[in-house]
Amino acid sequence: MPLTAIPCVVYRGGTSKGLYFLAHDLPADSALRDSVLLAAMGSPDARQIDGLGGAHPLTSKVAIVSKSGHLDADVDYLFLQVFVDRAEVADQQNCGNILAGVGPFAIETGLVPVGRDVTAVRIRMLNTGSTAVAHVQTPGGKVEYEGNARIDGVPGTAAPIPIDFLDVAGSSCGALFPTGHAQDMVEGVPVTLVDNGMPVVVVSAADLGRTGYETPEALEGDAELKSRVEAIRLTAGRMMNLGDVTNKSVPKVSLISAGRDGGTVCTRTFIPHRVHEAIGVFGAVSVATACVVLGLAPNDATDLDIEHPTGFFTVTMAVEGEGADIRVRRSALLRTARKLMTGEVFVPASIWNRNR
Ligand code: NQM
Repeated sequence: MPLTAIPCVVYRGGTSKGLYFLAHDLPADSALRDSVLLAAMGSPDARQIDGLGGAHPLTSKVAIVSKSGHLDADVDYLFLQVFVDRAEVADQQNCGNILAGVGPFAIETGLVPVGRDVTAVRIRMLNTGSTAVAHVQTPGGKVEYEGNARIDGVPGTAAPIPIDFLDVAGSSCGALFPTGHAQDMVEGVPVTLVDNGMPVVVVSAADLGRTGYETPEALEGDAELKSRVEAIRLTAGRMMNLGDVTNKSVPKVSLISAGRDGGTVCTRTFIPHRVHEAIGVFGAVSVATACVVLGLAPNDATDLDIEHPTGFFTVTMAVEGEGADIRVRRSALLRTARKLMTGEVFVPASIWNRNR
């Protein structure tokens, strides 16, 4: 039986990499769609040897894009996390890194008309029903990928893609602070449970007996810490209205410590079973929000530098109010993206035969 060819573009979006599809090129049935995506990535397999996945959660990601039916958006974007070593595809979380490639993809596939020097693409994030506006450089009517913007975790420079988030607070958990408190005790440790686009459990590394400056490899090799982090995550997940999170990719757990390089705070983030080489986009926005309620940053701060294992993540934010009653007025940040390949990904027709 011939293989089924599916049009697909590979992008680096921020510090992640993934496959980008037009919705109409994939099966409409979500169970069949997930089987196709597992086959495209080569999951489940720790090496993803029989697919395009990069054997890490940050390189096993998918964006499905279509024209939006919403008046306040140009395109709809569904993010899917394809697990590496489990036959599972999850839609419970947003991904702000993969989001960075959605604007260029939407313009180059004709979903959005190109503007004059910069094209603002309004993106409805279907995972959480919230909206982002990505500002893509389009001089002369073409997407510009090269430029001088640098983001930590990616070598070199590229064209800047500033992104504004309009309404992400509480988008997964129902409230910015789902328990109504700036701090709760979980498994004997003080934590901040926050959702400013990503459910995150923020916990002091010192409270877990660690410095918070360990390398991701050292943390991944620390079995005692990993089991404590997971116990906290499972309890916190219920408190954050996420139910049983045993098999879910949220909440993330960020260990924080004092900034060492001038940043507001230093982070090491479990996503949730591997440790991020940097920090996720919405992960950083949520940690920045926790910093404000914990008094680590003033609430009129504009740029907060969140340190991570490979540098800084700068979040622009403005909030009003005090404690767990703060309201987010603005969150924004800078990403870059690069188109890496355009073509077709082939999956066995025994999994999906488009002509049948
Ligand atoms: O937090 C990793 C990533 C992400 C998600 C993760 C992300 C975000 O770096 O918005 O970008 O936390 O699973 O791609």
